[in-house]
Amino acid sequence: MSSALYRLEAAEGDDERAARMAEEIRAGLTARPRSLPSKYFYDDRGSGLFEDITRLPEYYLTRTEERLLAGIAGDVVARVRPSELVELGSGAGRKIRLLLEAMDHEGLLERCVLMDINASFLADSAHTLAAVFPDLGVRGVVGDFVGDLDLLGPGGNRLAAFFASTIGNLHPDDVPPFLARVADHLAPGDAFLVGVDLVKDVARLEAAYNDAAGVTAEFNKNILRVMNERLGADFDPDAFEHVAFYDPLHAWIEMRLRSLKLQRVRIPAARLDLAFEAGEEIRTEISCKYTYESFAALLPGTGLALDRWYTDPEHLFALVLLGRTAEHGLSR
Ligand code: AVJ
Repeated sequence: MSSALYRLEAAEGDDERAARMAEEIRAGLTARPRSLPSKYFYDDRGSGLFEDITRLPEYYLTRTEERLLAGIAGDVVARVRPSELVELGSGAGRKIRLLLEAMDHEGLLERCVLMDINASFLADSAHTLAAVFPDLGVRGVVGDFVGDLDLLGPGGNRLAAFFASTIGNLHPDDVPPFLARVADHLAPGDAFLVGVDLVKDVARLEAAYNDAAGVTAEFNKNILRVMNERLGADFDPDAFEHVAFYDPLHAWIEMRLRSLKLQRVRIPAARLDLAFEAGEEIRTEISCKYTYESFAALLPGTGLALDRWYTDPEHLFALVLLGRTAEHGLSR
């Protein structure tokens, strides 16, 4: 290891984490329709597969967001003038560099906090950032952006960022309370920059989740391997097929795994012995698509107000700059 300095913390101990996971999996797989929480895609293999997805020709999201961010990072930093950058769900952490460079350029840069569910990707990102920005205080927090925000502590001169349209994985009903909890960790004048995938032509949306090379199918099935490794389950990933389609009523892409045959699956750590009919499905992800209007409608009462809506020339993707208002959010 080099001399780069960063600090890593975890929201929970291993036992606690395992118990919580078993409970969540049990609840999801015994409910109808069956579901699995999409955060469990991201073990090392799944995080790597997602990285591969970001480079697919059909997956316009990442490259559109990165190009857009490159064009607006300076404007965002000039408006907010933050000394601390917080990134939720940081993954491999390339976009954050554009904001840190803009902060550095203005002489504002002091601290950065990365929060991600995958400890090894987080350690890599924290290490790289600490090496690139030697004077930067880097904190890595292994945690879940829904449940573990309290680890961030109080705001003040803080810009929080949530890229990649990961907010789309939340059910729209859960977005206002989530935004209010983020607002609780910001001081008036602080801001939250959110990447949002936009409603568009259905063929384009569906192609992004049904790539020709089959990487998304592998990514989807990987959640079953995660169940096998972490809960001792005996899923046969090849006995399920990848399904992804746009639901226009909810304005979301839904991913499912469909059982190819009648089969039995045991998940010892979750005390489950399941029977799947041929054709029976497990929902593994929703990925909500927004318009300016549908996103703006989620904001009232959250303590966050829309300052800026940045979008690319084709209106594929938006970066939304939300400002912390003086009003108190609805989170409690
Ligand atoms: C990183 C969660 C935003 O929903 O587009 C990619 C994950 N799923 N292909 C998305 C994903 C299928 C991605 N997010």
